[in-house]
Amino acid sequence: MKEKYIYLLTLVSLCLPAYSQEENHHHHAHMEHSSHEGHSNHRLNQPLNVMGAHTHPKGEWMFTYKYMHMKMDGMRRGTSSKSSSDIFDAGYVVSPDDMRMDMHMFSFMYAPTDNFTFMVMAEYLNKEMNLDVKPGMAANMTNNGSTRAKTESDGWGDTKLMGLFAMTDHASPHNFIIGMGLSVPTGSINQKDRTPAPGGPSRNYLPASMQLGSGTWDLLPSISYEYSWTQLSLGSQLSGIFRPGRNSREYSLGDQVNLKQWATYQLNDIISVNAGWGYQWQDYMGGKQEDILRTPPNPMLGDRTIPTAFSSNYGGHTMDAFAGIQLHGGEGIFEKQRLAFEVRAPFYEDLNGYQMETKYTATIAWSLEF
Ligand SMILES: [Cu+2]
Repeated sequence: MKEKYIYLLTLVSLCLPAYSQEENHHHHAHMEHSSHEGHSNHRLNQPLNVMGAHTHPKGEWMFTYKYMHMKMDGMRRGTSSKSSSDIFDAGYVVSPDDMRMDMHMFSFMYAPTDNFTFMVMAEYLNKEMNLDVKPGMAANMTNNGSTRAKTESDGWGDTKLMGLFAMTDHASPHNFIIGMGLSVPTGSINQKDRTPAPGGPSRNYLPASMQLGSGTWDLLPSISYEYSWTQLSLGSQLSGIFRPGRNSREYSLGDQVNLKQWATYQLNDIISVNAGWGYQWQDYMGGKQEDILRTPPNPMLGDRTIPTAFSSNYGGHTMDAFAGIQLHGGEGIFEKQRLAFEVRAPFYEDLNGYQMETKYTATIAWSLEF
C-alpha cells in the first residue's frame, strides 16, 4: 500500500517542474498570445481519452456524446502472450478468448465562474466475452460437451461528478487545472449470464471484468497542465482512481494511476490533429469476488475455474499510444460544434497473473458548446 503512494508522489513531482519553469515566460507569451483569436479553441483540441484537462469561461456549457469501441483478444501473462491451451495447462478449466466493449458516454460541463467548471458524466455499456472451455471431460461436465461459450452484459455504468479548478486565466497560454471527482456506483455489479457450470451451463454471476460498475464510491483526483502556442499545444495530466472499501460483493477493483502526455496541432480553422501516449498502473483486485465459483466441480478437471474469478489476475502496467483528428465548426451554425475521432492501442502491457490483451480502442465524439 505504502509503495503505491510513494509512486504517485514521484509522478506528481515529475509533472510540477514543467509548470514552474513555464511560469517565467508567462508575461511575454501572454502578450503575444492575447491578440490571437483562435486561442480559446485550443481547449477543445484535447485528445478524447483525456478528461478534465480543460475548463470553460463563466456561463459557458458543453455537451459531449462519445461512442467508444474496445477490443481485447487473447491472453497474456506479464509481457508474453498465452493461448487458451496455455491457460488450461496452468490449471484453469475455462479461458477468456476475446472480448469487446461498446460504450456510449454523455457528459455535460458548466462553468458557474471563470475558475470553476462542473462536469457530470454518464455511460451506457455493452460487453461481450467469448470463452474457451477445456476440451474433453471438462467440456462434457460443465458445458454440454461444447468448447465455446459466450457471455454478455449491458446497462448503465457508474456516474462521474467532477469539479475542475482553473488555476490560470482563460486568456493565458497556460492551462493549469486541478480536478476532484467522485464516481457514484450507479453501474450494476450483479450482472448474470449463462456460463459453464457443474452439470452444464447455468445462469451465474459474471466476473468483475464483465460487470458494469465498480460497486465502490471512487475518488478521481487529477492535475493537468497544457501550454499553447498559436497552433501547437503540449499537455500532460496525472490522474488517479482510488477506491476506499469494498463493494457489496466483497471486492474492489484496483486503484489506478494514469499519466498522459499529448501534443495537438491546429492545421487551419477547421482541422486539428493530436497524438500522445499514456502510462497506466492498476493494483490487484482487493478482496475476493463472492458468488463466483473458483474450484471446479471435480479436481480431475483442473484446480481453478477461470482466470477472471481470481483477484491476482487483475491489474498491471500498461503503456499506450493514441492519435486523433478533430473537425471544428469554422463559422456559422457549426461554429460551436466539434466532431472528433481517436484510436488508441497499447505498445507495452505487463499484466498481473493471466489476463486478456487489449488490442485497440476507437472513439468518435460530437460536442456542442454554448
Ligand atoms: Cu468542456
